[in-house]
Amino acid sequence: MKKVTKATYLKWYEDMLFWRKFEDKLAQVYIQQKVRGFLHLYNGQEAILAGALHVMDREKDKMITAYRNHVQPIGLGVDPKRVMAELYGKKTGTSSGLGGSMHIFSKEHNFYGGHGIVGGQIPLGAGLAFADKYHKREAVTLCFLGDGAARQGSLHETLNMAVNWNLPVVFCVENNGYAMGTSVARTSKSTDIWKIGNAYEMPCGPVDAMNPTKVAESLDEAIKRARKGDGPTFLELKTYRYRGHSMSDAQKYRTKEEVAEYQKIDPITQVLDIIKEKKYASEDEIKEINKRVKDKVSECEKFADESDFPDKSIMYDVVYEQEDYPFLAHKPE
Ligand SMILES: Cc1ncc(C[n+]2csc(CCOP(=O)(O)OP(=O)(O)O)c2C)c(N)n1
Ligand SMILES: [Mg+2]
Repeated sequence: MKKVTKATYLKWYEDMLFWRKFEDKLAQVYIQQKVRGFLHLYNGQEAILAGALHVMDREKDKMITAYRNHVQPIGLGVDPKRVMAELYGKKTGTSSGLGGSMHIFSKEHNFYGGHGIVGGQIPLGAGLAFADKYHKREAVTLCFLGDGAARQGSLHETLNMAVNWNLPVVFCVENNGYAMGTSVARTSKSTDIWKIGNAYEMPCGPVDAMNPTKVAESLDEAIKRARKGDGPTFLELKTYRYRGHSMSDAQKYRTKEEVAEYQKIDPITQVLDIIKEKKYASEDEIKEINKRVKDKVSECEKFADESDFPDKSIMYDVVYEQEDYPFLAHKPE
């Protein structure tokens, strides 16, 4: 695996802090009703993305996930200003404001969404891997899904095909403990989700996903296996989400003490502790990073605030036209 160095730790700290603060800002502007509808935040789960980006081949490997999808495209290089504008429904957004929070997408950056149907991205992820194998592109797809999605039927059909056809895909279950308000223990006899892989004779295992190095190590092994032509891997990335499922969530299904326990092993704090312990940055340098992050978030907010909403006529550019469809009678000039 590519070495985890001082530069890696500093990058991880700045990236993860930016993703966290970017989403904290989203929560704030949501209350101001600048962002509407659903808003599922990734706070707590950042080590997964940091670890994955360290080992994937950014030129060709692909990522697909569910609706908790604001920071992955940013990590892959999409302009965060455009991601924030998309959430505002502005025309400068990644999908001209028509996709919204759950549907960030950027093919140029190998980010394939952004899917609101729980488990919907699982067969699509295998499909991406199938296309790469068919075209001999030696690319690997990282297919992320939640613990709740792991209980969908689509998972079982997909795992069977993926292993049978030796597809270059890594199934990464982000087990954050809950599917909306339902804990894993309430829906599963076995809470070791990774063991599902055994039923398909697929390499599988659990990962401490509050630690980006641990994530990188396990994904590196899985990606190498897939790239060699040895097929898929099924990983359970053990993580935690600090915020509610979406924005209106009274969180009666868990205690404040439970959240606090996980905050003790927060991925950003873990990385910052190493930076301090190994003297990778002085207090002043850390303050500089923090300021850079704050300014970057403000720039995103300003950009989204100042962008225009799309013109209503845009809706006719993004649907299939059918000549006898009565709605078209009202098509504006
Ligand atoms: C097919 C389908 N069923 C139900 C829902 C409603 N729903 C939205 S999110 C969610 C929970 C999914 O939890 P999990 O897979 O653990 O992902 P997390 O939200 O924890 O990231 C449910 C049931 C949906 N969007 N799609
Ligand atoms: Mg979950």
